[in-house]
Amino acid sequence: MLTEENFRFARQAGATHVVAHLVDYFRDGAHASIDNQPTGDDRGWGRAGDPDRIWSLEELRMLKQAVNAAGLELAAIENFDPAHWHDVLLDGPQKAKQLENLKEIIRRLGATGIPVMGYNFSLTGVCGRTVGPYARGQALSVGMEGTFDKPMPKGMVWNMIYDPQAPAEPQPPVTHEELWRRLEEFLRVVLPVAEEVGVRLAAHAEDPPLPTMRGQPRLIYQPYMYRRLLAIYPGPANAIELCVGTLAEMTEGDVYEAVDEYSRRGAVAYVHLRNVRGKVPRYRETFIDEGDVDILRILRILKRNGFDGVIIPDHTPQMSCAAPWHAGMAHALGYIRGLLETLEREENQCSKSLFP
Ligand SMILES: [Mn+2]
Repeated sequence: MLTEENFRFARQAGATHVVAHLVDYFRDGAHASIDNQPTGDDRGWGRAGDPDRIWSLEELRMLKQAVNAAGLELAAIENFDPAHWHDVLLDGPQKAKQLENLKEIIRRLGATGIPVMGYNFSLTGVCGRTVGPYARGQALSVGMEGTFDKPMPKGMVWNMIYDPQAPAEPQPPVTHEELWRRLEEFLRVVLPVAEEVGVRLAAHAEDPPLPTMRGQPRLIYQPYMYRRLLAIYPGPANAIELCVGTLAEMTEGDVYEAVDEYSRRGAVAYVHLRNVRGKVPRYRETFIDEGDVDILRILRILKRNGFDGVIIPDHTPQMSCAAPWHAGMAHALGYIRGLLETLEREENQCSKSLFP
């Protein structure tokens, strides 16, 4: 989808920045469609990429040039390919080599001038969701109808297959503390490099935010758990990819308090702004202007706390037309722009009445 036409589409919808995904979630998958969020089945989305080929400086530069040519800035790359870090997540034999991969990717982002690398430190990844006419007007969307406990098979991580030859048996479970230990090792190795080259690493929470899925622990599934991640390595390079929808799906805490706390600390690298109805294990993604979250209130909190990073729609329901993905995105972008303009006008009126 990283095409000139789509960059122009984004600019036309009012976007100023792009967050690019370089992982092909649908590779060799049974559910390939650019108009769908990947959901997959118990075999995941698709196959991970080429383990021996990390993103080159050349392709990052070409991407940035193409984004800039459309009048946009490249704000971040989102998600590592499971092929490049499966043994970092699983603590496998190629961990040391793959940590070098990740350091090199971050150096290349720094050399290209891409300021943020979004990642999701998750064993089972975004799994267990269903698709249905869940949003307004029966728009197709994703949600969860209950827990998903079918054990994760070997050869799979992050809901993608990295080893198709792996024996058909479950990956043995580990504890939550072991998963935190792996995160800590990853951060301690990679963050000094990120700091050196001026790149922020931004952590997405578990989506869906449940304590376990497929027999494996999940890392950040309540808002307060981000505190522990930030405490591992203080500094601006250790940051959050703050997903409002995922925070709203969590069973504890309060989405507004969480946005306030982490944006006030300056820990938010960028924001996923979407709406949702319900909480795990039963929730549905909605259009941005329906659902449980007061989006204007979220934007007011971010503005009050001086957040100056990028806000993206994350994903949206599909609209019934020839371009379901584009229509959904255009709607969300237009709505966000409208709210931002409302906030700007309020501020101007406020300063006018204070200083007539
Ligand atoms: Mn998200």
